[in-house]
Amino acid sequence: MIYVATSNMHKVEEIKKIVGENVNLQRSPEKVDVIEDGKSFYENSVKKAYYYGKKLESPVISDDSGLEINALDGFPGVESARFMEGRPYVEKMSKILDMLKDKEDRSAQFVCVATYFNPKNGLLISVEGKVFGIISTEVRGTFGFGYDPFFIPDGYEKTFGELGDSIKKKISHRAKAFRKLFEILKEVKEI
Ligand code: ITT
Repeated sequence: MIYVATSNMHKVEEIKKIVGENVNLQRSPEKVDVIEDGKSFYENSVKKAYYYGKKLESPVISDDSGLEINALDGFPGVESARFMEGRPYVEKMSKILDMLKDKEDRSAQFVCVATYFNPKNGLLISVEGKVFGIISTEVRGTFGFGYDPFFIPDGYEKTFGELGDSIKKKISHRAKAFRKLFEILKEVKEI
């Protein structure tokens, strides 16, 4: 069994769909006070895996992720969860749409760094996944979570909020990172 070191239920659900039924994943039973003050997804992902793994004395995986908008120099990036914290995502997205209204470049990417840490043998593996796309001009769709309703992945005309789980689990930043991570875990016989 591997714990998923997160307080975000949406992540757990998505990761379970990506890796399939054969792997026993459980959401972490307790919240560990990890200060996510890293300057990169990688730093925060490693921090979460390391602290939860030490605390739970068991193998854990973590996910640090977010949206980078190129015309805004990568904002909200590692601040994706903290930006206008406590406000509904429709308000956060509407604020960002406002910031983008005079920008020609609407390109953006979702980034996910998935980390596995086993405190019993000290093994730590981090893998990054990205999905490229554009920010739509309006918020559309109700599937997914966070910024999904205004992100249109390359090759599609609909937002992740409209496309739903079956597409997202194939092409998302999280899908790319976790598929690769679990391939490596099989290769090194951790699972
Ligand atoms: P944990 O730290 O407890 O895992 P969190 O939600 O705070 O949960 P992060 O610090 O990694 O996680 O912040 C990620 C934020 O980036 C998330 O809250 C969303 O706002 C956004 N995000 C990440 N992946 C996303 C996705 O697949 N779809 C939409 N928004 C996403």
